[in-house]
Amino acid sequence: MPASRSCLTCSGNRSIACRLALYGALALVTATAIDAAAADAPGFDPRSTPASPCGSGTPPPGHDMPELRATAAGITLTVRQDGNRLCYVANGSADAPVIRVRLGSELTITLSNEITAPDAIDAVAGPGKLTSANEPVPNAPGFYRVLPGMRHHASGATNLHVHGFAVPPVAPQDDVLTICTDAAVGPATCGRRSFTYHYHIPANMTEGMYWYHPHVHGEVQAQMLMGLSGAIIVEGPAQDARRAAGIGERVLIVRQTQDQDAGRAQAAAMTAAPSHPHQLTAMPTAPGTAIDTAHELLCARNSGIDAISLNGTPIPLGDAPDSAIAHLQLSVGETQLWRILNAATDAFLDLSIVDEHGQSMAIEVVARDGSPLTNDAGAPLSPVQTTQSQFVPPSGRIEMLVRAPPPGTRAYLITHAVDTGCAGDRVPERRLAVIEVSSAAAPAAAQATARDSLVDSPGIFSGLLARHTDRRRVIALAEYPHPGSEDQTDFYIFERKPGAVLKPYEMGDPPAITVKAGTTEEWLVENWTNELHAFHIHQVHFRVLAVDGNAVNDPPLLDVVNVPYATATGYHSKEGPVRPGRVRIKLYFPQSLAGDIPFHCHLADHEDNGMMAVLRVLTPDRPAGH
Ligand SMILES: [Cu+2]
Repeated sequence: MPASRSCLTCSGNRSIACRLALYGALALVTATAIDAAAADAPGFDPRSTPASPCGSGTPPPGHDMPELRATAAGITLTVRQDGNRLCYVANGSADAPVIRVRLGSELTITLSNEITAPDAIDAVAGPGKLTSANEPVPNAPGFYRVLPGMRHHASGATNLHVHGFAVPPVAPQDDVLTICTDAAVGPATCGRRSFTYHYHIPANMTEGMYWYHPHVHGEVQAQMLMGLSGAIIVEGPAQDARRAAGIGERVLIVRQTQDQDAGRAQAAAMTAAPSHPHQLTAMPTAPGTAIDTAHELLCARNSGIDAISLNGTPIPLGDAPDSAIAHLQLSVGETQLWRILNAATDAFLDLSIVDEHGQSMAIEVVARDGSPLTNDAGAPLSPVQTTQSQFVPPSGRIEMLVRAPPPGTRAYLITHAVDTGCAGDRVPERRLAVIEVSSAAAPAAAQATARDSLVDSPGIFSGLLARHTDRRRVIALAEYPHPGSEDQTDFYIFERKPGAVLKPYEMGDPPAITVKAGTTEEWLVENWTNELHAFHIHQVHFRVLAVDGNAVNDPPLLDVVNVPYATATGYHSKEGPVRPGRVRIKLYFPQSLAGDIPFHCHLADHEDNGMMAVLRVLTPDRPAGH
C-alpha cells in the first residue's frame, strides 16, 4: 500500500530567508546541528497551513529536522492530517521536531489530535477487510488452543509513547493503555482531544537517543506509515564532554512509508501437517503444551519492497545516484556522533559505512537504544573500532562515532540486505547517504578521541546481571493465517505454560504476567515463526544473555532485540519438527517503574494484530493490582 508519498504535491516555493524566518520562531538548538543551513529544495515547505496541514513538498536529501529543547512552558505537538499523511506539528512546522531534554529534568508535551479523516487511516491499516473472526485454527490434542483475532477499525484516536524512557507507565507519564486523544471527527472514546504529558526524566536514566510515536493498539502501523514518529535526545555528561571536545552531531531517522504485505501468496509450510497418524507419535500428547507449527503462517512469495526514507527524503532502490541521497560532510580528521533511529514499521537495518569498493570502514559504537555501552556496573566499555555491520531492528537506535575517511575517498552509509525469514519481507541493500570529506581541516578539538567523552554512567539498570534471578519464563511468538483468508494474519505472544491459550491482544485484556516490584527475571523468548520479530518492552532495558544458545559477551542494555526465525528440522529430529529461534534476556522491574508495562513485537503490524501483552508490576501499596 503506497501510504504517504504519492499524494505529495510540490506546491509552494520558499526562500532561504523565509525558511530562516520560520525556523527562527522555533527554539532551535543550533550549537549541535551540523550543516543545518543545507539548502532545502524549492517546493519543500514544512509550514502547516489550512490548505496544506502537513506542509508541502518532500524534504531534500540531507535535510535536518527542526529541534526543540524542553522548556517549562512545554512543547505542543498537534497531529494533523492531509489525506493519507499524518504529521506532528510544532510551532507551525509539520516536520516532527527532534526534542532535546536533560537527564533529571522535566519534559512536558501537550498532544492535540486534529485528525479529520479516520477512514484514511483505516485504508492504510491493513489489507484485511474482515469484520468478523474467521474460523479458528483447529484444536489438536497436545497443542495450545489458538483463538482468532478481530480486525480493528481505525478510530483516529492517537496518543504518545516515549520509546525507551525509564518512566512509569502511569498517567501523566508513559501510559499508552488508558490515555488517548480523540480525532476531530468520529467516535469520542478517549473523552478528550488533547492531553498533557508530564515526564520526569530520572537522573539515572541513560543518556542517548529515544523517540516518540503513537501507540493506539490496532492503528500503530498505519499512523507511523502515514508519518507519525520523531526523535528525542536525552542529554547528560557524555554529551557535554563531546560538545566540549567539538564533536558535532547528526540525527538520522529512517522511516517506512508503505507496507506491501498485501497480496502475499503462500508457497510452502515450514512443516507440513503430518499425513499419517504415526508421524504424530514423536509429538507431545499432554494437553496444551506444544505449539502447532503445522498451521503457522507459511513461507510467502512476497514480491514488494517497501519504501523507506531518511529524514523524510525517499531512499531510492538499488545503487542510488549520489544526487538522490543525503551528502553528509565531515572535515579532514573530524569525528562526528551519528545518532540513527530505525523508525520503520517493519524494515530491519544492517548498517555499515563502506568505501567506493564496498570495503567496510571502521566506526565506533557508543550507545544502543539510548544506553551508552557499559559493563554491568555502569562503567564505560573500552572504545572499539569495528568494521562489522550493525543490525538495528525496527524501533532500535544506534549511536556511533564516525571519523572522516581519508581526503579524496568517497564513502557511503548503507544498509545491507537482511534475510527476514521465508515469511518475512524483502529487505534489499540500499544506499542511505554519501559521506564527503571537505578540504577544510576540522577544528583541533574535533579531532579528540572518543575516550574524551567516556563518562561513568551507573544507571537505573546497572547491576542487572549481578542480581539474583527470581524467576525464569518462556515467552513464545507465533502467527497463524486465518483459514480461508489470505489477507489477515493473527499474531501471538504468550507465556508457555500447560494449558496456555493463544489469544491476540485486545485493549483491556488483563495482564498476562504479574511480578513484584524489585524482582529480576530471565525470559527465554522463542520465535516459532518463519520470520524475524523484534521483542520490545516498555519502561525497562534488558541485557541479552544468549542468542540461539550462544552466550553474548558484554551485552548492551537494550529495549528491543531481534528474535531469529525458526528452523524446520524434520519430524525425525530429536528436537521435534521445528527448532524455534531463541533469545535469552535478563530483566529487572524496579519499583519506580511499577504499573502495567506493555511488551510486544515492534513490527508494528504484528503488534496491531495481537503480538502484544501486558506485564503488571505490583508494589507493596498495590499488592494485587486492580
Ligand atoms: Cu513480529
